[in-house]
Amino acid sequence: MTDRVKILMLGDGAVGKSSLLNRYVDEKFSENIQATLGVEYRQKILTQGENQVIVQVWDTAGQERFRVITPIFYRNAQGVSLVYSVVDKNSFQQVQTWIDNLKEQIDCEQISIVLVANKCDISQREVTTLEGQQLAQKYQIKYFECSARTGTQVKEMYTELVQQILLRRGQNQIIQNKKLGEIEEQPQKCC
Ligand SMILES: Nc1nc2c(ncn2[C@@H]2O[C@H](COP(=O)(O)OP(=O)(O)OP(=O)(O)O)[C@@H](O)[C@H]2O)c(=O)[nH]1
Ligand SMILES: [Mg+2]
Repeated sequence: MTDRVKILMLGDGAVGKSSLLNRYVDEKFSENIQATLGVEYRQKILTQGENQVIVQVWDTAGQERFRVITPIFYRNAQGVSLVYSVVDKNSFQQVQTWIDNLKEQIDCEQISIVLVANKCDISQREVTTLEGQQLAQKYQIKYFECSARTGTQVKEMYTELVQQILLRRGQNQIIQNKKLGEIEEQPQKCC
């Protein structure tokens, strides 16, 4: 049985959305990553026995001038990773705006969202753990402190989204975190 999930990366420019996705798919980090122009997507295939889940993650430009958020970006999305940087207070303050924008496009009751505090490897923070946790509590969503650089909590964050999405569909029996293997990756570009 093959299942598909579609996850969106949202958040301000340079918070590390593409780096988190690259860490998840390639298990690598690059200092010299370019700002995303428009929309890209990558996918990772999780397996358990004969079952597989194709996790398709769509990544978009955080910088407004490169942003191309078209209906195709949101169509059939089931999960959102909403990212800010712990060293960029403004990106944290913009989380509400991202949620408001999302609500204009999608019924948020029908999708799973996680809040991601990225760059937690950096000690001089502008946003505390408590502030992040409180914001997540306000929206009643899960909170992850991640680092694309070190890999901290990256896989866990995506796995949580996949699990929540499959649980919504009542198919949780096919995906048990510890038993999942990863067999394939396919970088792709769209538009
Ligand atoms: N220290 C640290 N730097 C990071 C981390 N994640 C990303 N970066 C750096 O932050 C910068 C921006 O990362 P990107 O992944 O391009 O950010 P983005 O959110 O995709 O940016 P846009 O595509 O412009 O929206 C790059 O220089 C990365 O190397 C992290 O976890 N820790
Ligand atoms: Mg990017």
